[in-house]
Amino acid sequence: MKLSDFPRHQLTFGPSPIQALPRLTRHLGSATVWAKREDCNSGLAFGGNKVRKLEYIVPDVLASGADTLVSIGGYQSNHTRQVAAVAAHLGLKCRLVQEKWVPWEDPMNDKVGNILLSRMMGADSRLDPHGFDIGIRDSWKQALAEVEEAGGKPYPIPAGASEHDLGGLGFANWAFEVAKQERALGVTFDTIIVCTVTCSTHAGMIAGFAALEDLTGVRRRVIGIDASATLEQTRAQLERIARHTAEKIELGRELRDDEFTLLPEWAGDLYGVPVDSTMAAMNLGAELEAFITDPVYEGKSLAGLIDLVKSKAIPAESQVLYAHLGGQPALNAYHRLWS
Ligand code: 1AC
Repeated sequence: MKLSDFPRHQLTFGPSPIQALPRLTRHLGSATVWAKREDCNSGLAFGGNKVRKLEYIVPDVLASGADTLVSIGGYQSNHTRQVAAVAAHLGLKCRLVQEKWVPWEDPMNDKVGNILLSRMMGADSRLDPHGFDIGIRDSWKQALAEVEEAGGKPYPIPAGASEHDLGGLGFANWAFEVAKQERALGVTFDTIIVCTVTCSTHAGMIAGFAALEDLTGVRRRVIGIDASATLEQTRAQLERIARHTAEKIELGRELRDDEFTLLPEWAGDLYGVPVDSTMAAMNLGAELEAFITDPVYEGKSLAGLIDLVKSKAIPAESQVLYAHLGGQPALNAYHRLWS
């Protein structure tokens, strides 16, 4: 099926805004930096990248007759917050498994930010002691079984919606949205920077930009900045989801090796734990542009962008589009970094 033929249930306001970042650009003194703002893409609980993926999943949820969305993430998962939001919006129940993905020993970590919002929206959000893993989890399978045993009809949405059959479509479509916005702005973005963890955001972009390249001849670099700190597992998941998405949208060719870029340098040792470069990037974005990022995702990808632009690994004449995926609600759990 062509991408435009997949059913889509609108949850976003429309195209997310693209913003120039002139003070950051001047400070870095090289390529021109822009941001596309998934953190303000929807009125549903602050939006975010998962809302965009869920637009392609909701038609299947509704067709299934399910009454409960069942999903999983860390305590401060943005994804589970967005699933809770979509469940509330659709009038469905929501059961969330919140694993202890991050060894961040703050008494507020399981109470504020994303998890607070999910609970506020009526989700049954339960803590689980298991650690970080982007794969399919037993705790999640158990939650699905429990909903069923209680007489409910669960709809499974894996971490980040990434291993879902339709999980890559939202960001394949993002590529076409960018192309339309480029025409209006009179700019061509040759480099895209995106944070990569469960992978369907990055994978969807790879498939979408590949389809766009085949139509227009414009070749771009999509640079994934790893924030999982489990590089090999993440790379394998990225390639699998990108190839699956490319096949789903009938790309009609194999993805090339040069269409995959996943850089490990800014992840630190652990998912969810910021390092010096994360802190420096978050503070720089905030001080220069009131551009608010988080210590788990965007702080790390922004650190990657800053170093790649400064070092001219991204050429000075480039127009760089940074994908802001919307991780800010977790900031509350990291308050002591600034106290
Ligand atoms: C890891 C999927 C992920 C989240 O917010 O839970 N980005």
